[in-house]
Amino acid sequence: MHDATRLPRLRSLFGAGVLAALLLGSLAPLPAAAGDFPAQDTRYHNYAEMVADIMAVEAAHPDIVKILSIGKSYEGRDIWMARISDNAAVDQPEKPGILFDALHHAREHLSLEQALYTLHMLADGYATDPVVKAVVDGREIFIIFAVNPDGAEYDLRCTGSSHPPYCAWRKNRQPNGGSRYSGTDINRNYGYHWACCGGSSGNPASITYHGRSAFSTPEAQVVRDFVNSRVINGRQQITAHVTFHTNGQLVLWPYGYTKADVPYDMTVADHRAFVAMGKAMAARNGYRAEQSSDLYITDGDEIDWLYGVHRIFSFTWELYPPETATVWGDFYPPDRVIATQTARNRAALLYLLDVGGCPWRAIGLTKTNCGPLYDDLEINRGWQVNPDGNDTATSGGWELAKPQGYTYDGVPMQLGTTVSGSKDFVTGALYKGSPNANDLDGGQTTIRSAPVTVWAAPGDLTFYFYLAHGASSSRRDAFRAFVENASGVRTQVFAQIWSAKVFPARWTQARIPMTPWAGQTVRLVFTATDGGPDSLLEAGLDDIRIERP
Ligand code: 0X9
Ligand code: ZN
Repeated sequence: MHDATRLPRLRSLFGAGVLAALLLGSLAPLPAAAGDFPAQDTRYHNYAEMVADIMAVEAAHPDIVKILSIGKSYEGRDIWMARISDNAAVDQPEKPGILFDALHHAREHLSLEQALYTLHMLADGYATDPVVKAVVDGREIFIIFAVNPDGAEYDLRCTGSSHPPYCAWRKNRQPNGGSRYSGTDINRNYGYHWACCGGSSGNPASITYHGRSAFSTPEAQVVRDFVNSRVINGRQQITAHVTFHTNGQLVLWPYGYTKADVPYDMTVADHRAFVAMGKAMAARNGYRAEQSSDLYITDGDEIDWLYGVHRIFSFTWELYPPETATVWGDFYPPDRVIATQTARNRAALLYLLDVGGCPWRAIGLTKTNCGPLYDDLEINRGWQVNPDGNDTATSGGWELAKPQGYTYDGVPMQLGTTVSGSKDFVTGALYKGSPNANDLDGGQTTIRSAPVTVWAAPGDLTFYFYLAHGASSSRRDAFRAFVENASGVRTQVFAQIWSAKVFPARWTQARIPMTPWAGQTVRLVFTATDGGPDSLLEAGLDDIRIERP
């Protein structure tokens, strides 16, 4: 029973031993009768009914809805996704991507109904509702309807259950070799701080079993591979996401693995945007907004991975009903509530579809953070070190890392603090015991960005940098910025050259007009050079932007 404490909201449910055994997965597999909802719940969709519904929507709106299988579940069911946009036949990765998914947890059938509602809201409303049309035209919207189809089907054929035909199944249907208990909690199987923090179980009998390794479930792999495939030119296309679960009427933001509000792997700006968006959605659907870990600690859950690895503004919605003591009913609200309890989320969905295109809009940072480039350097968005293969630096070259600060004769040479988050580009991140041990030596180190398309009426290029050096530095030492055009021609747009004295590290913002590259696809190039004689030299770079005009 100790595992039930991982889900405090469910604890009241586990008074009865029989029910606890059911929920812990000890039911032997039953003959696979065609799973269907009982007479009082026929408006819920089982797998076949879901497939029929989404195919019918595609047939009715082929211009804006494309149905795709993105992979298969453990038992071989297709995991279906809708791609919705103004020309759905064609992939449009240049538009912000908004992702929804549902049914990680088998018994949370209302979550699938919310996904189907979202599909219908967009497809059926496109022709008549200008708000719907605007988000469909301006976004590429992805809906993964059932991450765990095997579990959901299994949940409908537990005729031995004390609440037939449901068995309150949660996990997937993957056997656990050596154990009589089946199933992994897919929402503990994602590979970010997996199994780190007591927010999951290593016991296959547990309803929160995290699997034998991160991404050991085919279903989490399918979501992972799809999201990874949306990294295009180094940039994650998907900007915002909601995973539908039940229940509790909550809007939850990351992280689940830690109680810290802004840990090392979240920026202050991102946290502020999460809170603002979370509250804005909750104001629209009457839910409560809070950090995931305020509810309870989880590790390996989907939204921690989506934000931690991909910096997607990712939320969990716990749908109807609110938390109550009668927990059995909480997973199986009667089908008459489906229409109202999914429609109540309309305004919150439309908010996410709109503001989720640039989440920092929620905190008024549209101009700085919503241009064609905003890179806080917390993850690698396609930067190459030594892109030409002719760098001459012998040590202390550019690294995207958490920097170790140090001073020389009391003067800061390398900053241990960044402009945002915990990482920057820095020449040799580690101190290695003495000032000259890991500074830039021997020549030039170069980094080059992924391609970025400058707008026709462009805003400025801005970045924060420093170049610090000791007294023996020479005028051959420098930090430089270049813009490289599509033909590979580089134009120097900024240089900080040596000055004839000790120079301290201090974050300084540079600002460069981008009008010469209006409408062009360019790359940014930054170099730091120790031109000799050997001297103490360090450079840093953070928060690179091409702003809105
Ligand atoms: O435990 C879960 O996976 C989610 N709740 S549910 O009742 N649908 O199982 C919550 C996931 C969000 N993360 C945290 N609350 N830490
Ligand atoms: Zn759930």
